[in-house]
Amino acid sequence: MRRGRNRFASKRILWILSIAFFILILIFLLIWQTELVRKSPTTNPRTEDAISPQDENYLFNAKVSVFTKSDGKETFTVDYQGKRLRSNYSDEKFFDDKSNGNVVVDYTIVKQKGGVDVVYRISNPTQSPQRVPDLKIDGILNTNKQIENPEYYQAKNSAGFQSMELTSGRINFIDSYYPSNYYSPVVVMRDKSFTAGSALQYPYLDYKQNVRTTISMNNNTNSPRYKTWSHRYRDFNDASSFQDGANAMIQPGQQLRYVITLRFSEPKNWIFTLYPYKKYFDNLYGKDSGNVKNRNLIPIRGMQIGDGFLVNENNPRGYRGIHGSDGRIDLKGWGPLTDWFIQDTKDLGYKRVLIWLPSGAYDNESNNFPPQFMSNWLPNVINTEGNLTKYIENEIELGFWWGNSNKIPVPNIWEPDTLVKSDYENQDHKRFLATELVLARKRNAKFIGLDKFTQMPVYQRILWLEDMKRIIPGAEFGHESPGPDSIHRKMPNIGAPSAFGNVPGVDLLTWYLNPSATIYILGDGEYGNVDFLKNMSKWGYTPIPKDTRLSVNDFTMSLIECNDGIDQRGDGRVDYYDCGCLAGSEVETGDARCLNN
Ligand SMILES: [Ca+2]
Ligand SMILES: [Ca+2]
Repeated sequence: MRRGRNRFASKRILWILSIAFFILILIFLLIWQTELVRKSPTTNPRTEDAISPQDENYLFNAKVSVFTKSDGKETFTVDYQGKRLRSNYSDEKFFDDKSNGNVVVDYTIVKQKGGVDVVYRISNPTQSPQRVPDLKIDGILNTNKQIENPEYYQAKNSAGFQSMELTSGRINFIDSYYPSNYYSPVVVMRDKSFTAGSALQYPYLDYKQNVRTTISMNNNTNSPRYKTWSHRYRDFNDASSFQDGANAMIQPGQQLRYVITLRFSEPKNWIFTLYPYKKYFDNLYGKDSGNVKNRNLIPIRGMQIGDGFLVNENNPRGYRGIHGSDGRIDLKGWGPLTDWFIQDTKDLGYKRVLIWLPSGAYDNESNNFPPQFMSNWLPNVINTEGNLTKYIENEIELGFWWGNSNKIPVPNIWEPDTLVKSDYENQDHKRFLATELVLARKRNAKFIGLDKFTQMPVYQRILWLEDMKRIIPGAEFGHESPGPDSIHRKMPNIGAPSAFGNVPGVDLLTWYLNPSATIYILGDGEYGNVDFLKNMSKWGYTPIPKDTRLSVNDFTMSLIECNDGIDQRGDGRVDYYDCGCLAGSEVETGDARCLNN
């Protein structure tokens, strides 16, 4: 009996001891796991904590000296491995006043890894509005010799490096307005030995200012800065009037803050000179947590069914004779064209289509394409619109191209006298645009290509896009020509190489700022060939072959290793953080030699 009780007690002690041991092991595992995660080299470099040291490590570990000159003004020099990258000069300036000295410009230079920040505080102590000064950094010592391959980065349409033809005597490059007509307010120049990359930080949606982004070579033979480079952010203007608007003004008592960030790196590491801008951009507009795989990479088949030059009294809307005369929907209605197009599209391997000029073209060529893409359909066309439900029945996504999508016909009739730029504040304009969208929703449109969407100020485009998403929920929109970084965070861009120039490779700036944002590429004219479209696919663009019968049955849509959001070698460096990619390879190599720490 006693022995039995003892046995029972020792059994209980054993049981308690095992539980305690088990809990101890759990605690140990938990601590060990946490330590492991903290030290793990495979931590995603895109997480907030990991990004700053990682991105900065791609910059030169340069000697940056900030000092005060005898006139009391701050300046700086940058040297790397015995080479001077930025020098101070007696005639250098960090701004150009445009107010006859009425505004007060205060700037400080803050030393950073691989360069500096120039922080401006601009105030207006007078009783009247004054012009905003130009901001700039002079004395950057990229090459002035053609033989050393000077290049600047073009952040619009044909994104990529452009050779600078210095022998032609040209001294200003880029010279484009952000955000009305340029992707980001950045200047990147590189040569055989280094990259100098700068960016302007300012809260566009608060200031509502456009800024002209320029890189210039000093061509004054009497200047000590002769043949050195300046990164300039200038001619600030009022963003309400597109890019040729009135001068931007600073109001009495107002204070404006701008920062130019300048960083230096090896030529191939150029994207990371824009690291401070990325950080600022993410703070301003929200962080993109996705990657290139989140883009809509499924190709679209484009078909234009009308043409202005075909308009005559027998063909008042200029419909094309596609598939025999099935394209004449004014005569035959949507039925025959739709049946043929759906079958042909399926045979060629597409799941998405995009139709240009559903309502036909104007006789007045200068007003084409008509903004009335959904309204003003001819009787045979409107009476047979029921055929459009066949797309959804065949699991094909239907899209329409909205011609002159930021313009309003005046008067509001077919064949108007003129088209005017739409204004988000104008209720009549909004009513016209919304009416078109409601019709598109009724016809099950899932994609709308916004032709010439650039005719509205960027801050209005952002508001109008939110309205459009409410009017036609679930539909996708595309911005043509490509919109700026801030809009691209919210909607896809559409590039047209045949109109704006070739696309030579991955759009690295987009990959860096907006990795999950889709970029459509129109493949028409000389770009309507399989090799081009396959390249587009593997570089993370979504092809829209237009007016061709190209099959996409053998498109794998697999991305190059350097652009797929996957860390192939598990070394903690994803895609262009993996150094072989920066050097021009399409596969991750894990080679750490691009780091300068
Ligand atoms: Ca890797
Ligand atoms: Ca990869």
